[in-house]
Amino acid sequence: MSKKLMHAIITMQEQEALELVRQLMDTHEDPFTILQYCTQAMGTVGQRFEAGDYFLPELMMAGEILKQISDILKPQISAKPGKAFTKAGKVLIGTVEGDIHDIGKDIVSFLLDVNGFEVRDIGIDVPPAKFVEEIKTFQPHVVGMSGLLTLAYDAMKATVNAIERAGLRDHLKIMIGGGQMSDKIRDYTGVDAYGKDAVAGVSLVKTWVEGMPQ
Ligand code: B12
Repeated sequence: MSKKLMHAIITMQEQEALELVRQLMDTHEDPFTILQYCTQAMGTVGQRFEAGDYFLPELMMAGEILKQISDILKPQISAKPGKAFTKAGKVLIGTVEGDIHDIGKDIVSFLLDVNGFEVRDIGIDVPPAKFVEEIKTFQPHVVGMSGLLTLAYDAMKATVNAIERAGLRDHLKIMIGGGQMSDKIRDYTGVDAYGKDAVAGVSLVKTWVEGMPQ
């Protein structure tokens, strides 16, 4: 059924994809596993776009399907036992300047929220100055930057530099994530960690917040 789901997403069969997700949930498939199938399918959509077989409308359609799938999966994820984390921690998250991809970021925000963290999601295409301004008012323990474009590397680096110039870097941890990110980009941008998916992001925040004064 997972192959069918991936095929339905790749070929933009919206209703079929949503129905298969519901069926997988009826068989008690782990919502994170379903999400992995979807992310894999999105990778294929991206490759087809790159190869010139798909165009912007297909990217948009695939994005729309995935948003609906996340909405179906969210109640399942929040209902999962053993996820609650009691120690309060604040996380500021946004997609960096020049980048408007938000499906992955929204999943990370949601998962942090259901794990008991106070999350402020400042949206997409967020300039460095806006991150700095929000850090001053919200005073998060952790900043999460999302980006799916290669041009996000420099936007992330610029954001870290702006945070440093504002004298705020020592007080927080910064993590990055999103399709093209990696440990190499972690080093390039000067952040503390790269999280390969939403679950990794939550683990990072948990580890950091445990060790921080409240
Ligand atoms: C859907 C999509 C779109 C949709 C986005 C809709 C939306 N609301 O987000 C639309 C149509 C708007 C779009 C636009 C564009 N896109 Co686009 N898009 C995609 C696509 C197919 C899927 C992205 C996605 O949602 N993936 C699924 C989610 C769940 O995965 P994810 O974001 O990686 O998130 C997971 C993890 O990475 C992680 N994570 C994410 N953020 C964070 C943050 C933190 C802190 C942590 C810890 C973890 C974390 O957790 C998530 C869940 O586990 C990708 C292909 C791909 N392989 O990703 C191309 C892709 C990203 N797009 C691409 C391009 C080129 C564009 C456009 C420039 C196209 C154009 N010519 O206009 C524009 C860019 C506009 C802009 N300025 O940003 C390229 C980027 C290439 C590059 N090297 O830069 C890709 C890779 C396609 C390709 N192979 O060519 N796109």
